[in-house]
Amino acid sequence: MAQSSSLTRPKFASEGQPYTVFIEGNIGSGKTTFLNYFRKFDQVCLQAEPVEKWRDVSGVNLLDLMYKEPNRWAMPFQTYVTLTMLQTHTLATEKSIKLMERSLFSARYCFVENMLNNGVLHQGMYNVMQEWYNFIRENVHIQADLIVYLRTTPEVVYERMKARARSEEKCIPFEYLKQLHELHENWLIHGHHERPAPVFMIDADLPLEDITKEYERSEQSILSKKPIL
Ligand code: D5M
Repeated sequence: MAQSSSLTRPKFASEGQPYTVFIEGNIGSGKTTFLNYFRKFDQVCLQAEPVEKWRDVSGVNLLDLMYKEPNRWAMPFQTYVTLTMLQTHTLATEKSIKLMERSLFSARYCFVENMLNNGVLHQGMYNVMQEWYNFIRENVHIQADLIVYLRTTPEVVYERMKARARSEEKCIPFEYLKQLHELHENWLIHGHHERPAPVFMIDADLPLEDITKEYERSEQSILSKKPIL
């Protein structure tokens, strides 16, 4: 039987995505609170980070395994993050604005980079992840219009992380948050890696009462789709 003569590679169907904003920041920077603030707007689709999927992969808590035995579980964890983030990036919505908690970009430029630096990911594993990211970048349309960077200091997020006491995160030392902070800064402030959209910065060290004013400022930027940076 004759084979199809067409060798063109199909693009994944995710065109037609709305104006898309990534909410980026360290662990404990207030991403969930920020997303919740936008719940009141009808035109906004909120996409939380798929943490609950990571905690229950058909009964297996991959997030917990990744923290407890990083050398063994970092790689499977990152491949699952890639899949679930891709699902979120390409999810269709009728709404005109999509707010996403984190993105494939922060997984790549902050977490995976950190795991290589710490020796948790072997160079070979890291290289495989890079091939995945490059393939996705070249073949999948990832809508990116704005990045909201909830900028914090490691000292503040360390206290918040301890206060929220997520069981998997009990073993996270201050040093880990410091490293992640530096990697966010390198990516979003110093431009060491590709920034797929303009960056809108918020001082997320502010206590909840004061940060509402900052949210209002970003609300105007996001809803008008014309950020004043
Ligand atoms: O992040 C939820 C939890 O998931 C937190 O412990 C950090 C972890 N996380 C998120 N993305 C990654 C990647 N790509 N690698 C390793 N760990 C990750 P939160 O900041 O609370 O929303």
